[in-house]
Amino acid sequence: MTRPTNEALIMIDIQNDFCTGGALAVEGGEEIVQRVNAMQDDFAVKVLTQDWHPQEHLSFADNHEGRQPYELIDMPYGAQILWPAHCVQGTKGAQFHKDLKTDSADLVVRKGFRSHIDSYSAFFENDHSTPTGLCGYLRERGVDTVHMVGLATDFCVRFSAVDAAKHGFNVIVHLDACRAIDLDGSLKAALDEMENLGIKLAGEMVAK
Ligand code: VGL
Ligand code: ZN
Repeated sequence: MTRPTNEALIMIDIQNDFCTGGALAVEGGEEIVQRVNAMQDDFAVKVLTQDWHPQEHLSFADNHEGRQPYELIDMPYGAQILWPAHCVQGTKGAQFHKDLKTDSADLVVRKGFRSHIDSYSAFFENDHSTPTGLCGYLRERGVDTVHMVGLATDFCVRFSAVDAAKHGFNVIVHLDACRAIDLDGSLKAALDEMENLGIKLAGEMVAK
């Protein structure tokens, strides 16, 4: 362990459905696993997040008559991208990648388990007000700095990093241990927003 105990490693959604062959595959998603495993040795505080949707989740295009994946719809909390069904609770796709070290994690945060609201961020659901509890957990453990890795750079990593920064954490996103979906310029938007909020972008981004 080389990092002080006020620093946490947050490993976002490194699950089968976001890796090659998965329902919402992020190109090269599995390539980050060895890097993330190596980083774990440095940290005293390690948190995994797990996208964890019921089959009837309203972020799934299948649950909206006549709608296709990647279309936008209006939800009470704002615009929502419709996704292919993914990370359904209890399925293989929702499991962590088989090579990801999970035994040494302190906490697994599940998110997106309410059928009427999506949750990209590890801290708040997409209404930006329903908390997951992670903020309080980290504060009680004396964490003030979070290092983020995982999938996808431009969705769950981005929203998690932004919420962490807005709640006063120092945030470092390790781009070499992230991969992006990149839908309609979402990767550039994510990088711009994170930089504007003072989030540190570390590591070389692997271009798609
Ligand atoms: C994610 C889209 C839908 C992610 C999760 O982990 O980035 N993206 N659900
Ligand atoms: Zn999801």
